[in-house]
Amino acid sequence: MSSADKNLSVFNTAGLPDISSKKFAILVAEWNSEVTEKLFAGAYDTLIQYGAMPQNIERGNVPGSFELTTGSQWYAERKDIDAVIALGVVIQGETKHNDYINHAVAQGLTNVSIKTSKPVIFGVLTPNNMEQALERAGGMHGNKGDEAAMTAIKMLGLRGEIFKSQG
Ligand code: RBF
Repeated sequence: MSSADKNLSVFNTAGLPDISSKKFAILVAEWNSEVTEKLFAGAYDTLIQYGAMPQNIERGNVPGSFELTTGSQWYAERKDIDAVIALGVVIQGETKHNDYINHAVAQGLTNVSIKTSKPVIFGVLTPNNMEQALERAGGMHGNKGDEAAMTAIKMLGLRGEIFKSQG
């Protein structure tokens, strides 16, 4: 594996929860799929590496990042889904649309998370160009898909701690 393909994402893995019975949804935007597929691979592998069961990871595709909010809402509405990871790439500068899309998705995912009381992870890259995107999807800046999965795991851990006294 060349260094450009290495995952250099670093996280503190102390005290992670048991996620063997947790169910995850990973939503993947089809725009810039050469990058979003790498984000997906990173997120999936990280969940498996830290104890998730393959049969407990469901994948859904949306056309573009803008649709991540609605897709996340549908997954988060499901009782059996514990956390949602939303992955997309919106390249800055190609169009002013990027600002509208980024803000809408960030706000939308926040709303879904609050409304459903479940972790809904913002795994949307907003790079200036494709090169920067690839650097963050398994290149020299790690893989933000891995980090998104780790964030989901940590938020499930926190949720479990906070609600443990309520059984
Ligand atoms: N979706 C992305 O995930 N990444 C993009 O970089 C992106 N750029 C777009 C640029 C324009 C001008 C338009 C109209 C859409 C773009 N989309 C992009 C798609 C968007 O997220 C959504 O799928 C569509 O706007 C349909 O709601």
